[in-house]
Amino acid sequence: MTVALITGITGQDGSYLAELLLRKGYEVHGLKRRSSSFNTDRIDRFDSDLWDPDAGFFQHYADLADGASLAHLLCRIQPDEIYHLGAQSHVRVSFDLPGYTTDITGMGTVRLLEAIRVAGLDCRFYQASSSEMFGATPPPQSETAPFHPRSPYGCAKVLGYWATVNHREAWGLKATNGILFNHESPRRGETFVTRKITRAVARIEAGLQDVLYLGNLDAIRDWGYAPEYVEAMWMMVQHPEPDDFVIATGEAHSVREFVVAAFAQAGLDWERYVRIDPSYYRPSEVDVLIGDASKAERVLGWTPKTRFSDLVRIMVDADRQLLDDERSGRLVRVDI
Ligand code: NDP
Ligand code: GDR
Repeated sequence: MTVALITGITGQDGSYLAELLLRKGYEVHGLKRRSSSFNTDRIDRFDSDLWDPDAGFFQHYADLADGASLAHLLCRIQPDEIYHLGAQSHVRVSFDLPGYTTDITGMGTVRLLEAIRVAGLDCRFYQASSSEMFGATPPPQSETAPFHPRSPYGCAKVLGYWATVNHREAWGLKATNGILFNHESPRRGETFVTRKITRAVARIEAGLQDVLYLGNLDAIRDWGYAPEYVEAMWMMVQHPEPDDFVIATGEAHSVREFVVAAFAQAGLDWERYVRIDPSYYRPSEVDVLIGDASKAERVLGWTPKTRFSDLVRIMVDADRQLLDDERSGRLVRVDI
């Protein structure tokens, strides 16, 4: 049985990836951090068959701030594959917490890579790199586009990217960077713009919210569907030659277009509800990200399936359903 460790298992991608690997018959270990409130909602929603003790799913406390906790975990688990998804991942927040973001998102990757070396593991390593590393570089952005990050988060991811490349070159680690463009889903954190919008649409439609405050509506992003992007992570790790890959749809839309499409889904006139709050503006913005994923298609055979309009529909429908479930008390929380 292949043994995988996922950092960031409680996040959007970690939860989808854990499900994917369990379905493939992996033994899956997830690193979760201590929190004073529940932070395992997304993995509590696993299908019931994945709860079977024989399914091989284990959770462990550790933290990217604590190198010793990472080393202990690796020595105990001896993973064949490590998917490093844990990070302070919010770009706007990274301007308020530059030191913390650099420590967790950047140095956390260095700590994990060093823990692999200390533990003497012969494993495959996946680094969750980001299109935010391209920042101000004009589109389309491919693996050869230069980095010009525009936030502390982007800078921290550049550190993680190069630390991963360096461990590959210096120590022969089978390490791969997935440079993923924005990907969304019903499990997207509520403070990222797509989910903030689709959640608001469901609440406005239900009469629970009057106004949606947003920042820059002109930013252009390349939004894909998260379950397909975790499949790409797995495909990258299986590739015999560790390498770096852009994963994107190549389809570009503005935040305004996302707003229009999401409100239209509920038959609402967005201009009645959306207000601009400059506090959501970023000190330096990333204006346009449009990925060129032709290398992933050529080498891995990966292509995106879900297009923009489908993504908006999936997310609005899921938020309507979630609201219904919450209001009727159908959602039960499972403690683990
Ligand atoms: P999320 O923000 O949903 O999840 C981040 C995860 O990291 C959570 O499990 C979080 O735990 C965990 N984490 C945060 N701080 C620590 C810490 N100190 N120690 C251990 N774990 C920690 O991110 P996504 O799932 O959206 O993204 C996954 C990865 O991919 C991230 O690294 C992100 O930066 C990167 N990425 C994401 C893209 C996207 O569009 N989604 C695009 C490109 C890259 P907790 O639940 O307790 O907060
Ligand atoms: P991003 O995602 O910064 O691209 O990072 P986010 O959804 O936060 O912002 C996308 C764009 O929308 C604009 N925007 C707003 N953003 C938020 N969060 N809230 C608002 O109210 C709002 N109004 C407008 C932003 O200015 C921005 O231009 C995500 C994260 O998942 C990163 O971890 C990941 O690396 C990148 O995607 C690729």
